[in-house]
Amino acid sequence: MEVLQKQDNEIFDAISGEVRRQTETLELIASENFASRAVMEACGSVMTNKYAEGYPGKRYYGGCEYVDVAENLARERAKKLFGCEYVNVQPHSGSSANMGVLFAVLKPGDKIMGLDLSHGGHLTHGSKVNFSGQFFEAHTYGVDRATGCIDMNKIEEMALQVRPKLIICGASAYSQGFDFKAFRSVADKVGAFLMADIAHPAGLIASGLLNDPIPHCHFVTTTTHKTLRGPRGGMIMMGQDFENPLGITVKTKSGVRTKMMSEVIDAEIMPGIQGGPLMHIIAAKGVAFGEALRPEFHDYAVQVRKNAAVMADKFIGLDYHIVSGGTKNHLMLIDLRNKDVTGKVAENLLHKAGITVNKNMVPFDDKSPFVTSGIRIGTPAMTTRGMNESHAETIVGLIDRVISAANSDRAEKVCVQVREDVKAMCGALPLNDFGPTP
Ligand code: DSN
Repeated sequence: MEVLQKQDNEIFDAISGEVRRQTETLELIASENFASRAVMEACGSVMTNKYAEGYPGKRYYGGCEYVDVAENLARERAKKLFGCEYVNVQPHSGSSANMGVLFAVLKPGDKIMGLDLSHGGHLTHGSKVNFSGQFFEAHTYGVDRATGCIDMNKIEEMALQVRPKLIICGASAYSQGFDFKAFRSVADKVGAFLMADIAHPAGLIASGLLNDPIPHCHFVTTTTHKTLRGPRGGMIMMGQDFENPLGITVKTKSGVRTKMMSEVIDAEIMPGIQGGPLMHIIAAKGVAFGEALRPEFHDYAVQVRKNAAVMADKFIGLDYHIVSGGTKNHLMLIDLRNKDVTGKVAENLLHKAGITVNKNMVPFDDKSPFVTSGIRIGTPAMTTRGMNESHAETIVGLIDRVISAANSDRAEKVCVQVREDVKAMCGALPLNDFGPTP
């Protein structure tokens, strides 16, 4: 980045600091990953200069012949990767993807059901501080107090009572799989649309390691940067397109016809909620989907899961309480109440030790979102770095050293010691040009 360094030293310094941070510390935030050099080159390409409102072949701007190629490649690769008939790769983020679907199929005040934020759901699944809870009448469901798992009988009971127009399944901090078929059966009973938000486990789903939402859900949304290891962005998919049942029509030369749902969603993303698509990011999505179609990505996804399973088992062996009793995906939520440590304290001390996690509410938490009783840990980034089950065990040992010392006067000293171990561990597995070597 010689040009940047010469022209803008302040931003260059900030980026250099971030490079150092990512290189020398252990990244365990469940929603983060290291995109490949190829993905980052596409992100940093001249496609950032191009306006391309509209869709390939139907743009509001001239000069779109090359960005059309990139968007078509991204779309075709995503369809192959997830086995879906329709995809829109333009949402700037997972939140935009969810907003696109909600605004496309609902009217203000319509009822929705989604997993509560404090039980592992996402802001856009009906939180009162988000558009999803402000424009719509949101009813949130939780996990079972005893098992920490979603209980489909309770979901059905609630759906029959609420009679929502849309049910959202998917989570940001839930370590079990989703029974999409059972959710669809509930949605059909009450005449609701079903949307799965697979932002977190998308890479595992694409690799066939978790239940597939595509055959069961009307809409599937995702981000592209978590387990999918692409650039930061969002996407909407439909297993099969269908005539929209909302009465939305379009005039044709011969009269009027009902719009297909794909047309409704496309129109909601642009011009409904977005203007110009980020063509450099769409190109990078195409690169990432190409990578995810390779056999090495499947091996990666298998290892992500193995590392998480080993970590959860080891934590349980050290008397940590994993919400829902374990993990079937890439993350785990640890309830630290029996250790007498808050999520905030744990996050801060681990940060000092060179281990990055996030504090996280646990179900039925009595602490605020700024304090919390838990931390969330994920394995996508450490696995991209080349870490395996043996590293996973070592990492749990390091985290336990920090948490066990949290309430003692040795805390700071332990953090310094663990930081040295983390540095050595990361130094032994340098990031190759940031991200996986193809
Ligand atoms: N903020 C993301 C996460 O960390 O899970 C979800 O979008």
